[in-house]
Amino acid sequence: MTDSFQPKPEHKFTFGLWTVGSIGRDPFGEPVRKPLSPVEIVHLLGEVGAYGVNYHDNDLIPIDATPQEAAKILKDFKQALRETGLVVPMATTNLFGDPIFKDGAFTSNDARVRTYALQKVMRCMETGAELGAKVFVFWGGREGVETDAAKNPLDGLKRFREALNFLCEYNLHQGYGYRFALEAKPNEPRGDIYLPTTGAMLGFIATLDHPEMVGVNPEMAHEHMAGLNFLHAVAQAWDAGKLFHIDLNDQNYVRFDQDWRFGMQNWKQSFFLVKFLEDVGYQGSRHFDAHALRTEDYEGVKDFARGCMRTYLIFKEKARQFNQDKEIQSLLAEINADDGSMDAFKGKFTPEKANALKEYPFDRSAIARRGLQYERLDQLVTDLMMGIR
Ligand code: GLT
Ligand code: MN
Ligand code: MN
Repeated sequence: MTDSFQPKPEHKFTFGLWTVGSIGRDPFGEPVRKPLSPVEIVHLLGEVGAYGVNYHDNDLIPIDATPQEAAKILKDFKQALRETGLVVPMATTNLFGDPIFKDGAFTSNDARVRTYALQKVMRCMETGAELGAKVFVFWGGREGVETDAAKNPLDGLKRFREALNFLCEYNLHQGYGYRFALEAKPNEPRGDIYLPTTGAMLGFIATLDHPEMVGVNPEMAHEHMAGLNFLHAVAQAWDAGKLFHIDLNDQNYVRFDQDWRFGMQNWKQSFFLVKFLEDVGYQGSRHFDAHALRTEDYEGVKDFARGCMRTYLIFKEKARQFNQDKEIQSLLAEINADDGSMDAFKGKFTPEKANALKEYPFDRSAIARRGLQYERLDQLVTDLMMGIR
């Protein structure tokens, strides 16, 4: 398809090695695709027009690789990046796959596990810096419990905080210049994961020694698993200056982690999200943290990756149309009209304002009688999205 919805580097579309590289294993079934090497994945991403590739330490270098094997893998990976022009904007550590992390990494009850997790992250930070990554994601998939008998949540928070404080200092000491992005998820693989939502992460960041270094990586599917409005979580992160990265994908509400193609299910939420990112001028990666359906071969994986980017660009175009649509805009202007009658009460508190406001005679029923026309407005959005306008 050659039309205006082709990905370009300036769109900053990225995928993880683990996304298009997913072999389709699930809790009930064996892999359906043969594994690709990191080099093959980079070439696949180059072919579909992605801008960047992100990775976990062990997506790239197996946990038991010798230093010689690691050096060879890294050399080949860099060569593939040069050949395709792809960049590596983000790196992250796998702190969930190996059996050592069965009871958590930073929050494990075993001090040896917690300390090993720090070592693993520091090593990953070194490789990430070498590859040019500037964002470092922390997804604590195993940081939680099935039974609260096992762990006091206060200990969980304390240990998580200590680990991040240590790693922030390490980041400064090494001069890596990473921005850390914390990714929340309510559950799966743990029964309950600590700090389950983006809002919880934002509250936690304020308690760290270097809050300025730490932001969030909200994932659409994770907030939807919790039944929340993703746009609102992203807006709060943006408002706090903490939207360092974003994981785009899709899924049905309140289900297990489905990680579907962006825009596959929830068009309206996806549309308003893209509109928000474009309107505010978000400059970070648009990372698609999803994988192709288990029904697909690698041609289907390319369809999946192209689809994520294409749908984003379609919504971006629709957002432009929304902003230029005379009827929608005049309706919005009408809805937000302000006759200036409240101006005397606006702005900072003064005792005079407060006293005058206490006495002001509001006509409650007249104000409440006004219809707000949201039905018409929302239908206009539906018409626009469906291509009728
Ligand atoms: C894992 C998880 C994702 C995280 C990745 C980063 S790993 O696939 O489901 O949401 O973003 O660790
Ligand atoms: Mn996910
Ligand atoms: Mn994610």
